[in-house]
Amino acid sequence: MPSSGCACWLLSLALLWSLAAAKEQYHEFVIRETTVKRLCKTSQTVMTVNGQFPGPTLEMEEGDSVVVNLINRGSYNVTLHWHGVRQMRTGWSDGPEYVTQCPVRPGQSYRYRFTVAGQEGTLWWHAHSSWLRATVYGALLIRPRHGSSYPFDAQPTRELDPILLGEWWDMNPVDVVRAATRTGAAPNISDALTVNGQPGDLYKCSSQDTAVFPVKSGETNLLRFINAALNTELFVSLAGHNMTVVGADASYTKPYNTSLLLLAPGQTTDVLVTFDQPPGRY
Ligand SMILES: *[C@@H]1O[C@H](CO)[C@@H](O)[C@H](O)[C@H]1NC(C)=O
Ligand SMILES: *[C@@H]1O[C@H](CO)[C@@H](O)[C@H](O)[C@H]1NC(C)=O
Ligand SMILES: *[C@@H]1O[C@H](CO)[C@@H](O)[C@H](O)[C@H]1NC(C)=O
Ligand SMILES: *[C@@H]1O[C@H](CO)[C@@H](O)[C@H](O)[C@H]1NC(C)=O
Ligand SMILES: [Cu+2]
Repeated sequence: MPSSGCACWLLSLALLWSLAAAKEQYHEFVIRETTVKRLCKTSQTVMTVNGQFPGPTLEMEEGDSVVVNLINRGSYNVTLHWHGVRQMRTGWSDGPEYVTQCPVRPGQSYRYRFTVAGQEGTLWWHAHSSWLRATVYGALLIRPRHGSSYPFDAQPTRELDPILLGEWWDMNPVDVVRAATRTGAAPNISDALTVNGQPGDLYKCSSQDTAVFPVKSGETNLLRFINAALNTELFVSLAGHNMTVVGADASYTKPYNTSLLLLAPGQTTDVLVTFDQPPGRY
């Protein structure tokens, strides 16, 4: 019958269209030892993804799929967790070691594959073995699908790079937690709080490498804060400026104005800020 043939044709067109609209991206995340210098130490070896600290940012649109091939060239067992991703029907990609998978041994690899659906905003990923997450972490940004926009009134003119707040230890973080487990004492607190892997300019030997986010006066910016610290609740404020909170943990919020954010470890908050106050450095 010509009519049913036509409906079928339309249906398969719609199917093709939806397949084309949702994209799949592929990444290789190679865990390896990397030498970095922080806090006056000449060098320290830490685990990173692809030699980057913090690790690479995943940028997706709602509905997209991602494949991350984890290759462990480091010296520890490791897994990766996609913090906050709902993992509908993809539980084997969630990542906590000994919960949804065996740890990936040095020299081995593991393929994570998942789709982000019904979530928009800021999430992040991190190692989920021992304290490797002290240096093995990065942002995961989910933007509205192509053709749709943010549900808040003021559309940002610019999006700043994600702002990852973290902790730095002068020791190997795996040794810090091992010592604590052995002795039963609380683990040593970190030696510095960091923004995108860099201690603030008030720490010794750190003013040269502070994270800098250039902004234009009067423009509305979208800022994404991520608390990637292991154990520390963090307060955030911007000198002279209020922020409009528009999202948290990849959900939109009813917008509200505040001068202060509180983020517990693992939480994220998206804010709009119009930088228009002196002195021009915050
Ligand atoms: C590393 O992971 C394997 C399983 O993948 C496990 O058998 C082994 O005990 C782990 N090694 C350490 C040091 O935790
Ligand atoms: C913990 O801190 C103490 C005092 O600063 C230091 O002597 C010790 O080496 C640290 N231990 C670990 C495992 O980080
Ligand atoms: C920030 O908000 C507070 C409280 O509403 C207000 O008093 C202050 O003037 C605001 N600051 C700026 C720079 O808009
Ligand atoms: C937040 O502050 C801005 C600038 O003062 C104002 O235009 C906006 O209406 C405020 N938003 C809310 C939700 O109070
Ligand atoms: Cu997490």
